[in-house]
Amino acid sequence: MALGYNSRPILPESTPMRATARAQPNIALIKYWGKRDTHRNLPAVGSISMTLADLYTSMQVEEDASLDADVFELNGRGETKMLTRVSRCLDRVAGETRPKVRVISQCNFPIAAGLASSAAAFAALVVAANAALHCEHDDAALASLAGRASGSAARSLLGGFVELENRDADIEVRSLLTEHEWPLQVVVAITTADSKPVSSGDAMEISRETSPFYDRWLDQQPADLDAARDAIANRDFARLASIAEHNCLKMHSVMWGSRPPIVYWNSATLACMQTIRKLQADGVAVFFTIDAGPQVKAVCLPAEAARIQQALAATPGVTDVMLTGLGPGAAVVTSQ
Ligand code: 2P0
Repeated sequence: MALGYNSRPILPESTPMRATARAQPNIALIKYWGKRDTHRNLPAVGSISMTLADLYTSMQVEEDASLDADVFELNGRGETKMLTRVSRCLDRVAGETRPKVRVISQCNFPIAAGLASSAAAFAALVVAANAALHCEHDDAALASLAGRASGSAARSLLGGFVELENRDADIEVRSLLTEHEWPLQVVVAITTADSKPVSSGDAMEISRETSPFYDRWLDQQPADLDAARDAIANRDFARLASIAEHNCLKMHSVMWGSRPPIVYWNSATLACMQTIRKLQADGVAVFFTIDAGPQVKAVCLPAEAARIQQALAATPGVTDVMLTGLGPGAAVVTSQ
């Protein structure tokens, strides 16, 4: 696992403890939807994802003895909505008697809009806090701590293709292929920058309690995981495309069948799916996946990326498109 920094530097006692980590969001090919333990935030199913390269969140964690409470700043502005979640995550990493810290975050893509901003944020946060506060958690513990804050965050600790295994007592993440072993690309079509109307965590609970399809979803997940794992091991794009689209539409069917219904899509989401269907009919190797939001991610072979980017940019309702390859896991970028 490429988490990098874990050792304790030799510093004068007055030197502030500070570290910055960077993490990329991941997009799920086989989705996590549903929790079996809300207290420990343990997922009800395993999942498989790809970590992206060019979307990122950086987190600087700095001890500040003058503070009475933690401070969290996001893209240059004080942010109170996420502060409790950030502080709880820090308590789990460094203990409740830890010093108060100033956390400064930069994110280069829309937040809470179905682009896994919380995955990148909490992966970067646990890695930065571990280094800044000299906690010396190993990689498995960091994955578990990230997952406690946000289930999908555990997957952003690793790069490339990542499986999150749902064990009896905890979660475990492992690399299936690195970003270099199968360098797929992803075109992200943004259909709105608005925040999602209901958080993933709340929506998962609504699905568990009310969707008639929820139990079937849980039953079928192991077979979908097997198929995707096998497709990735063999770099079989057509097989991965088929199982990933199926798993995505099944997850959204669970949501649509919930009461109240959970519909994250808008008309541009559907228009993007039609654009991708047309490209597929023309023989282009591409498939879509959609998470808890209205954005569409088109996964493709590198040779097809420019054509797909152009087609999605011309799709009605698309406000922006971003092209990214696959990237590495969370890592410390500076520390002292
Ligand atoms: C995933 N999603 O596998 C699925 C697909 C959204 C749809 O994981 O409640 O922010 O913080 O554990 O990780 C988004 O949910 O949820 C998510 P919590 P998280 O990527």
